[in-house]
Amino acid sequence: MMPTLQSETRQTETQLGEQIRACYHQPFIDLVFQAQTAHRLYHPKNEVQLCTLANIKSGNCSEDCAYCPQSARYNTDIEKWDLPSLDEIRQQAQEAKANGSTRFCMGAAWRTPPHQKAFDHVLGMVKVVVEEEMEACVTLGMINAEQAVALKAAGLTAYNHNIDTAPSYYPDVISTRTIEDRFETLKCVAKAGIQVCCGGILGMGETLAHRLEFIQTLVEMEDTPESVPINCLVPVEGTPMAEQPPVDPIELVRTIATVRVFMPEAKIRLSAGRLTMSDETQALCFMAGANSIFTGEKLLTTNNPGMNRDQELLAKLGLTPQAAITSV
Ligand code: SAM
Ligand code: DTB
Ligand code: SF4
Repeated sequence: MMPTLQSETRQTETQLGEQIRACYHQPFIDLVFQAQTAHRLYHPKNEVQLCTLANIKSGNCSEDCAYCPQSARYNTDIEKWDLPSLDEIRQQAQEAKANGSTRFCMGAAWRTPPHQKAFDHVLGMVKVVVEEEMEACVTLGMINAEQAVALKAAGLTAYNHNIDTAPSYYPDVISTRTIEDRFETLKCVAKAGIQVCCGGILGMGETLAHRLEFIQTLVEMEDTPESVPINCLVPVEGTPMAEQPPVDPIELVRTIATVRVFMPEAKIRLSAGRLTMSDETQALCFMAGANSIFTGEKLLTTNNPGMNRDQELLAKLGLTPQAAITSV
């Protein structure tokens, strides 16, 4: 009997799933070697892009993301504030650039931009970052096609919107939106010609099967992400995930390496969780294909290794910061 189109698609999906599983489980050294080999086909070796994060609206978020200290539903000890002035953003961007960052990422604790005035103010911030000759990235929650077009016109390089975990585990982490909502926004972003930055978090109680499904989902995305942030959960007191155990470093490296093999052109951003990682773990992540980090004392609300520690680490490893922006 002729296979139906649907069963063919399912077969291809299973085949890819099997390839990803086999890649992830191969001997560690083979995996890292394969990943670094793939890496060198598309990226300059020994180079890491430095990015700086700015929290442009902190806390009081209506969503219930179980990992997030900024959700209004959990009692966490964080500072809350609303949109800073354009001058303030210019100053932060200049400081970030002086410290070697080529990308300035602005994150807002929103389900979606709440009103036109706030959104217009963010457009102004994007323009400021572009004027400072840095890549501009924002993460504002859900946006529609019209908003994506406006962000593109303001000069935005990339929009960060994570799927965070496997589709089948998503409802265990977030109940106030679906992963399909995420895909809707990502579609608008890509259609407007903005780079898609999409990844997730390891260490939220997901199984290995969930993790492989998460990787496969990224690989199969219609609009392939230009960049993939891999966060390790930073457990924050007051959130439902406060007691999650740390991610096994070898599993982290296997995940990064597998993403590198199947998404050879993407920038892989080793994002949250570096503060508690050893130099050796980070070195292995770079060997496995990670080629970007967030620098500075703070991520959005949690701590991050400061510039001095990162400079020391990069020097020890002979890694150089990416010198200039690759796209504006
Ligand atoms: N509100 C917007 C949204 O959810 O898309 C943008 C900001 S949100 C804080 C951006 C990303 O930060 C989340 O998708 C998640 O991957 C990451 N994140 C938040 N809290 C985290 C934590 N405790 N540990 C690791 N990553 C975290
Ligand atoms: C991403 O994937 N990681 C960054 C960025 N995108 C916006 C944010 C990490 C936040 C970590 C928790 C915090 O500091 O609040
Ligand atoms: Fe809000 Fe984003 Fe945090 Fe979810 S991850 S609670 S949407 S700030």
